[in-house]
Amino acid sequence: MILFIVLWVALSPLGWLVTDAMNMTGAPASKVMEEIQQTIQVFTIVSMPLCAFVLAVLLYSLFGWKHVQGDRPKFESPAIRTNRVGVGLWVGATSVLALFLVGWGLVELAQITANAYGTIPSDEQPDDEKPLIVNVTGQQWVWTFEYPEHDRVTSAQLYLPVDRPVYFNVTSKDVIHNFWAVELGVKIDANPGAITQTGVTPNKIGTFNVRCAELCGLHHAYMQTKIRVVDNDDFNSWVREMGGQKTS
Ligand SMILES: [Cu+2]
Repeated sequence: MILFIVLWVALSPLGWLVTDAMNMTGAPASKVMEEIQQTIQVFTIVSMPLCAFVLAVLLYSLFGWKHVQGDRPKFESPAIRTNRVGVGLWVGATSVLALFLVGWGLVELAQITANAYGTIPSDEQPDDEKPLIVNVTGQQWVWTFEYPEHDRVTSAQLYLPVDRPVYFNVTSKDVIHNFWAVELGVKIDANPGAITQTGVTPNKIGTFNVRCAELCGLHHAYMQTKIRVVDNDDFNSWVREMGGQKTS
């Protein structure tokens, strides 16, 4: 029990530090990613007592029971499976933790869905609040981004205006890829012959990463590009530079 409590106290800040260090990559760049990071942190912290308990039993078994006399350990205590209090605590505590995580997961899933798609369907939104549409196409081994509302400008880099909702229509020209906008917390399959949809609102100006997250052939590891989240004026001048008209 002492070993368990020591490990729990020692591991919890360590787990928090490790998950917190993920912020150093530039994330979160959207509310969705903030929720995802918070969820990773909560799951890590909540699993720490179990991790500490398993480690404590492991270490105790390794070092506390190493002396054997004949075919029996030198210090033998009663079997835990007949200990009602022990079994009750174990089953009770792990059930409470697991149920908490199920609850947390469901609430977060709803939250992330609302942040990705908005709370109002896109065709019912007022014109000045309509999301920017970007058609994303994966093929071995590049990404192409098309802006249908801006004279179908196409780009190999994903330019996005900050604080404006974006909808992605994602597809593939050949095999299954996966469109992963890392710091934005977007990850969705790109399937040939089908369109998958998701959305996000980038809330941080900067340069972020797109990667392919589905093994898709020889150069899968190099199927990546940059996301440039810029302010609205910079976005409009980029669109004009690319030959598209300013529509918003
Ligand atoms: Cu790919």
